[in-house]
Amino acid sequence: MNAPFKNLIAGEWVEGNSVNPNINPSNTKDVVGEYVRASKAQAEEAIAAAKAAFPAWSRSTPQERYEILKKASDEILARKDELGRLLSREEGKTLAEGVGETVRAGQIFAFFAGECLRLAGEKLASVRPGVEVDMTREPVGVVGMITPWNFPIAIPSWKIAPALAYGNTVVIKPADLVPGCSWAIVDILHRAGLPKGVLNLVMGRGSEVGQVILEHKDVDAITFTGSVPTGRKVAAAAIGGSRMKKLQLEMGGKNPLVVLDDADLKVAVEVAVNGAFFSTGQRCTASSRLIVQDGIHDKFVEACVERMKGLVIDDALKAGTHIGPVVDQSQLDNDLKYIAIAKEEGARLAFGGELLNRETPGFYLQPALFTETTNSMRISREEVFGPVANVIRVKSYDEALAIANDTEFGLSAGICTSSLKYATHFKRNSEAGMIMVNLPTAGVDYHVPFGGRKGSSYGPREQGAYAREFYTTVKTAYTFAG
Ligand code: UN1
Repeated sequence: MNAPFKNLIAGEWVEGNSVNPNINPSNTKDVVGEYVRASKAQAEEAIAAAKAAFPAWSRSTPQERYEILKKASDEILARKDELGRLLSREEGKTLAEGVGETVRAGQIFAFFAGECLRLAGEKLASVRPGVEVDMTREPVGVVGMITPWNFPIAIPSWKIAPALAYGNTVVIKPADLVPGCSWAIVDILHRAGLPKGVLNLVMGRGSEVGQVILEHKDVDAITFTGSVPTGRKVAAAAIGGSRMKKLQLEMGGKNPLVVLDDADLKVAVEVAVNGAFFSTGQRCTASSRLIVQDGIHDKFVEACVERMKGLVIDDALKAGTHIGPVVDQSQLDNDLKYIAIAKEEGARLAFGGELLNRETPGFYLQPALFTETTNSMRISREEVFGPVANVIRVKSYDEALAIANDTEFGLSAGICTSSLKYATHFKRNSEAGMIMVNLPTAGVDYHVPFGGRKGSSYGPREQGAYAREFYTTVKTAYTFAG
């Protein structure tokens, strides 16, 4: 298809009402492609198409759904290098990360292809004589999806794949910054044979297209991944008035990584640097609070700084780059704002935090590590969403756990230790949805539940078989069999 890339509504590629140039953050002179923005009226047409397609799709056979999702998986995996490159070009994570995320998307479609065939119900004897009770799962209806820019292919995939597998129809609005990967996924599924209207793509701005999806009476469920402030607005719009939509929100994190005196120093440094700075720190699962025990603190900080000095921050598409640019100017401004705030609050900048010049104009930032910070500083409490982490020194495991839990977030939490006792205690007592022992807080498996507690998440988990909680609704049927 020739540029500009269009929206898919009711099985047709349609023009929008304006064009959005998709800019490469590694080289702002490079336009990845031109993507149309939908009008509000088009968002309404997409919802109507999804509603019209629902009765037939919800009754399609598991085999039909399996074949389409499997075909999509096969194509994504076959095109992993090309799609991974598109991802890295539009979002700025390294090519290895972009290809890795694309493979994950392919694996997600394969997993949910299998789930089409595995959706089971339950049958119980009733407490009344001669009565049987069946519990079955049915699709929810039209699912509206609003996806963020930081995982341009994985997040749309882990929302679209289960939605379709369980028989829902979809209207998706990807992040305006990175429409390319969602466009590619929708194109692949469309060609894989999805009936018209089952999956509709409306690219554009949240304030326009997103708002229509959130408020429309014919959208039955909303799944959103993004920031806490936007998540709160999404909840108000989706539930407010008489709307009461089913809702799933994945929002921010201020994820702790505890490093105890008995940790393997090499492992702890790799886990911390990967979790804090890879993917340019732009992960809701990033380790942003490094809570380090006294006895290992100085060695750990020194080794982290040495490791950071060896990181290559450059064009995401260049071989040898470890960390790509920040996604855009406004995110870069936000990162620099927090670096300034941390300094003002009295934190010590152990390394980094400077803007870097590279061959091409891009948003290059040296990852920043702060020490001598407390858990009450803003740098410890507010999500930066960039390559910025701070070290909090603690005396004991108990103090570390208390600080790890002292946050309004609860997505992911890690501990580096060689002690089974502390690892086990941490798994039991951490107030996060995902716990990592001697592993980075970011970078999760695709076949198990993903999600958090407290301010990080709302509603049922995403991914793995648990995704059915959001994408299906339970029906309890009673039969008097005589
Ligand atoms: C991961 O760490 O592997 O937006 C996934 C995010 C998360 C996904 C993280 N929803 O960063």
